[in-house]
Amino acid sequence: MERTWRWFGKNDKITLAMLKQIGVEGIVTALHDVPLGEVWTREKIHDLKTYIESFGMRWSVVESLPVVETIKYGGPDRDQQIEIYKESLKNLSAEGIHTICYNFMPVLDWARTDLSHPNPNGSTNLYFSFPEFAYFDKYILKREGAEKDWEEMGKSIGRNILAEVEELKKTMNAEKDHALVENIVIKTQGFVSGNFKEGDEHPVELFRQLLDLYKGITKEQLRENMCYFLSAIMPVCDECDMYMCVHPDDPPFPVLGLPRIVTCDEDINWFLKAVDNPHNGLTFCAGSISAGAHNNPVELAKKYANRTWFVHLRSCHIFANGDFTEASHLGGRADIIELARIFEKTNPNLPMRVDHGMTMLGDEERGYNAGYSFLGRMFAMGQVQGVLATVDRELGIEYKQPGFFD
Ligand code: DNO
Repeated sequence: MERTWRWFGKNDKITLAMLKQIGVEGIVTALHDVPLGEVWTREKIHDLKTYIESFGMRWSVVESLPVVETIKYGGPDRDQQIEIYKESLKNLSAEGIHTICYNFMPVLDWARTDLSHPNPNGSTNLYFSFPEFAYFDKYILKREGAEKDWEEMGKSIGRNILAEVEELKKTMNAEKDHALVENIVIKTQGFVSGNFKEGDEHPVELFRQLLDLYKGITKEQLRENMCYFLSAIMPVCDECDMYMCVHPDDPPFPVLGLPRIVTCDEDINWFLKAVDNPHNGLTFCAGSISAGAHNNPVELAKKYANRTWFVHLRSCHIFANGDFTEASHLGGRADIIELARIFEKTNPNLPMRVDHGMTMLGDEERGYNAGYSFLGRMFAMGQVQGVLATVDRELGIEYKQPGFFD
């Protein structure tokens, strides 16, 4: 697979020169300065692409070209927004970029309750706690229906989440509430979705307004809206040879009363068949998939490798009570070694990036985006490069480490 890295643009503290030293061949990025819902112009794309190429790398994948909420909930201006999306696709393809990672998660992109949960080895990782998330929902967001949803979720995982929320409540205070809002909304959503910004004064209020847009939107309706969007853009994708790859929902189960539609085998099968065109494909995010106890990542990879156009390698560990955290890239539920075999066999040129590394050895001082440390991700990248080199030898594929004389 092509070794790529998610880079947040020229303001990223991690520079392209640094990435070159650690064997990165392709860059995964976006025009982070273009506001949601505006066209990505050819000039802006060209500028960033030229900058990346000046370091001897290529712009391999766009992550993300955001699908704005109105397209997801089917608002009155969705057709207008779809036209804008098509323009951006045409401009990207004119600059030679043909792979787009996006998601169809309403309001909230990925969700975690703790961004620096201690690992036994002294580093930290991201963590999802059911009672903390439910506490946020019930007592901070004060969402109508929260109690009922968490009662049902509790039953499905054999846990009395609401009782745990009450216990947790006794230990919470204004400062801890604020930290939870930072983790769930501000620090994680800001840099990925554009719905929120650091410094938003009333993030919870804004969050409620966004949730309101989805009142009455069922899973079936959301599926229909995804199908509408994909069907509308496919002619442009065919014309421009543009590969759309949806990112699975993270975590892969419904949260905050919002439907989620890319969570499991049945969902993936549904959206691939609903718009049965090779340009409609999947980002195989092994991390999001492995965060669901109902998913078998290796089986899903075997089944969907031929419609996968981008791979995220990371792995989750699910605790006995259902909470989950990021595992080592060589451990956890994802079985990255076997995934590497499956994807190398299918297409050795598939772009792949490691995702969500540990925060370690001073990363915590550097203000990186949550999950996007340098040393932790570099460590993971080293592990994955070793796996790829080994798998390639088994399969008789030549493995070349860029940046050396041999
Ligand atoms: C999290 C990422 C996601 C992903 C988007 C794609 O770390 O994998 O935020 O970029 O969901 O649209």
